[in-house]
Amino acid sequence: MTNERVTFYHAPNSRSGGARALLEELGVDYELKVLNLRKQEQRQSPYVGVNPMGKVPAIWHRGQLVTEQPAVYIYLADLYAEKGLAPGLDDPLRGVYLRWMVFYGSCFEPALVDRSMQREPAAPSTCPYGDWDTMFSTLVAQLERGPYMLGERFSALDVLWGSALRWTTMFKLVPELPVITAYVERIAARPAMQRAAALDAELAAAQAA
Ligand SMILES: N[C@@H](CCC(=O)N[C@@H](CS)C(=O)NCC(=O)O)C(=O)O
Repeated sequence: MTNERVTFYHAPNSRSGGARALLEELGVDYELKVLNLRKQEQRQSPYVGVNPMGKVPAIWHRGQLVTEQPAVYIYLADLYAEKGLAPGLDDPLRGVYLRWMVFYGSCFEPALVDRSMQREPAAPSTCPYGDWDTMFSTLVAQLERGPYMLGERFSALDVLWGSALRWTTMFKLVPELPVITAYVERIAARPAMQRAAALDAELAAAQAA
């Protein structure tokens, strides 16, 4: 537990929605800094001075910047370890947990972008995620263990994957297999996820006005 408040840079209807849901799951009293992506605020000062990549989510804590979803999730779940959303260093599930956090950024996201652009990926032997079918069937096999990514244990992983699979199925980028839609619904039904979604809807409406 920390006494120093986390500053959270966020934009509604974006990948940072999942990070917000994690903050809600953890019950964190965070300072919210909202960006309007339509107005390109992410590419302007002062935000590019915070994150030169111009992407959200980002958090600022104890004088340091944390970006990239898996890093943000790992950092927050460890910071509030007493909430039990991350297996500890000596827990046998720690490695599995890290594997699926990193799989998200290093395999799923690049595969998704190639797929959405309908472009030919590199040859499987040189492509960081191999090929879509292998990446996807590996993910589905993990989801089939259910009900959560770590089996019986709910963790920060489920906030990440539940949020990501929600928007990627919604945009028809990921096939709506029954195991995926059931998982997405299971995670979305959690009170903290619903709270984050409602807060985001308010923000999006305010930005659209
Ligand atoms: N590698 C980053 C990617 C985050 C990302 O793509 N964020 C999008 C939101 S959906 C963004 O900030 N887009 C703003 C822009 O580039 O215009 C991460 O995993 O956190």
